[in-house]
Amino acid sequence: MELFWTPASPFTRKVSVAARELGLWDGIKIHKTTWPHDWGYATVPFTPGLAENNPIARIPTLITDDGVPLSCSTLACQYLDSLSGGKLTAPEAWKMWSLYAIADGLIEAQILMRAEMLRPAENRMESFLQKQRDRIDRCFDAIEARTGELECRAEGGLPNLAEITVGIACGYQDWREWLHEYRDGRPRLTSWYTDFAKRPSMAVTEPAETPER
Ligand SMILES: N[C@@H](CCC(=O)N[C@@H](CS)C(=O)NCC(=O)O)C(=O)O
Repeated sequence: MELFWTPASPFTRKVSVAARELGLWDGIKIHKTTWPHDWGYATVPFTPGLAENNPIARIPTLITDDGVPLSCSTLACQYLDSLSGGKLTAPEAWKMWSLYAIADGLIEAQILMRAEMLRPAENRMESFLQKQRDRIDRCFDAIEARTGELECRAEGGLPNLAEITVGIACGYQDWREWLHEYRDGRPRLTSWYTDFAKRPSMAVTEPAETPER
């Protein structure tokens, strides 16, 4: 398998954490992906092989051992899980997928904000940024109300894909200094994430800036 990857991307971190939890990480060849920071609002030169395999030209892009390019983190995680007999995503686990979709939508709002923040300051649209902050807050509120579904802790059995994705959303919110504090009024999520972040798969995939090319 091959993976177009950077340590900054929360969608890509989903694949990294899933692969590590499933013991598949060492079997993946990593293509370190870099781009100029105007990627947020312009077509930029891509890392060789990325656009050729994935016309959307986004990361993560996972290429299976059969050479099939999977151009979305959800698909990539489902593929990895299929190699392991479905440990992260039980069949018809609609409650898990429902929580997953909220956490995934939260990450999408974070990345929309990232692209907007890459624009020159005078071109940023504050109402657009506020719309994403409001969405992020609604999603964190919904997750706080459903913390009973977050069972996986620092040690013990494998997390499901919703737990991985909620953990990554919290980690990205902490990492980008222009994203707001989400802990106030969300004590159960705060407590769960403090513990979940200690899992080795989370600790070794802490986000770091993509070098600018
Ligand atoms: N829905 C996609 C989203 C992937 C995505 O937005 N990736 C970002 C990095 S976190 C990216 O590659 N952005 C580059 C661009 O939009 O040009 C997934 O789940 O993989």
